[in-house]
Amino acid sequence: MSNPFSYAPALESRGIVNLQPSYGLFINGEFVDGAGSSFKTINPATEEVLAEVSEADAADVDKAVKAARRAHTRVWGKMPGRERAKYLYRIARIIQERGRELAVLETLDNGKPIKEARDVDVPIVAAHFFYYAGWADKLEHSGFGTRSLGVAAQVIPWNFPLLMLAWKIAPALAAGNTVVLKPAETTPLTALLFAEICQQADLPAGVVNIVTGAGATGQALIAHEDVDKVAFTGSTEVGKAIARVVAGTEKRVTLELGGKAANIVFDDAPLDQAIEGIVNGIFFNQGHVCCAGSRLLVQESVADEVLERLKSRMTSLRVGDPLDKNTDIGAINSAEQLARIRELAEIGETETGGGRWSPACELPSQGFWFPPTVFTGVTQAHRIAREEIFGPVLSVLTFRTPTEAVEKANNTPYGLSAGIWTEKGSRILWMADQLRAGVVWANTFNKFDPTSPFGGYKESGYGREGGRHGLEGYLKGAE
Ligand code: TAP
Repeated sequence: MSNPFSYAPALESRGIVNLQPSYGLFINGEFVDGAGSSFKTINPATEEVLAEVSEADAADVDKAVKAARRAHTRVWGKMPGRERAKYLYRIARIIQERGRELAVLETLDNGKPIKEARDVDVPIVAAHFFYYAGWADKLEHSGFGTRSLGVAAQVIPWNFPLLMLAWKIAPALAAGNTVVLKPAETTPLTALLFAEICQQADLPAGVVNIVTGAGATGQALIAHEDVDKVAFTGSTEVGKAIARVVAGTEKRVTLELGGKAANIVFDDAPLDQAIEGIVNGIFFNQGHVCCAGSRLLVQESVADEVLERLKSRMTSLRVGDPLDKNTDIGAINSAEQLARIRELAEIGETETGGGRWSPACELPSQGFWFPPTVFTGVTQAHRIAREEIFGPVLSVLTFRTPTEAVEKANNTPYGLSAGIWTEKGSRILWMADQLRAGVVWANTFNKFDPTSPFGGYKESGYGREGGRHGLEGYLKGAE
């Protein structure tokens, strides 16, 4: 990366992305200036400013909710499912057609490696719209009924900006709801490009509204009295605050919150695959993944071998320029998140008495970076084993028996996901039953599919997104 600051202009000149100096809010089918102030969104790999974005205040949020209400009452809520499906299919196809542009913009704004944005995020986003398009005219066979709730307020985080948008918007629209969505402050650009795609698809005005801004914008949105449904993905702390705000109202709520997943490796596991699964589990998307396999539980008899192989594999991970197709680990999304990861890693170093290890790698001088890191000598009481780090940091613990593995895996306030690596099918079934995790992967990790429900137990939230279950949260009488 000779000149890290030359990204955006170079990409623009090649016609890959069309960055505007400033962006307004998307309300009632149009881009409009917000009444409030604006904020800058930056490229975390270079710290270069990508664009100035409007910050929606309560009055803007009110306009967006009113537009969504009108669109629901007059058009979308009355439209036959087969007609809604046509729009969703059209959106899905445009996402595919503009996939390269979406992937590059996501990488610029988020810092994730382009190979992930291109091969994982964008294809799954398109798949979600295709999948829910298929449901729109078949709701009567879902067993949930066909009556939409009305206006959905949707607030999403920065780790998968476009994918979280798809998880929220596709089922809501398929079920006949209209939406007002707030993307995270550090990653608003692909949501605004999605708004442009809605225009291109001739989606009726007001069906999708995007209000950009910080936490206060999200707060105004979820507290708005004319919202029927709140769908939130983000931290457990903010999720709890949201649950308090909507308590005692008629709003329906789904919360997708944090995680501290156990990735459990037994001594009969196919180790080559398991090592890849461990690496993917914690280093995919820089570990900015709610279901990341951030606790490796490895059976004592193979612990030394697994650790040795893991370290060897980690030395070949390429950290750096997210737009380089060979990059495995991109930039940390923000200075704030980097500070949080650094703080917990320092705590871990003290807790484990120096059990921290990273491969030698040169990090770029500009931007926000953290090397892939593994901690040994971790106990269950350590903060690095209990708290979500949301970065490329793995805590390694050991176990002797399957029962001990289950106890340790479940010893967390979270319950979003888990992974099991073993040759024994019976053990997989037994473990899946014992683990208090919404998703359990067997001999794989971080696999996502629009047909599969996703969601948590305990402090990981409630409600499911994806699959047939993902529609429940958007239909009357379905919960
Ligand atoms: P949060 O700080 O909770 O932010 C999530 C979203 O909520 C952002 O759009 C944020 O705006 C907004 N927000 C902040 N305060 C708010 C309030 N009081 N009322 C309404 N909205 C508010 O989380 P994050 O740091 O962006 O994301 C990381 C967390 O998300 C992790 O804990 C991770 O596990 C979780 N996560 C969970 C899942 C699932 S599916 N379970 C998926 C991805 C991420 P600003 O960004 O502008 O502050």
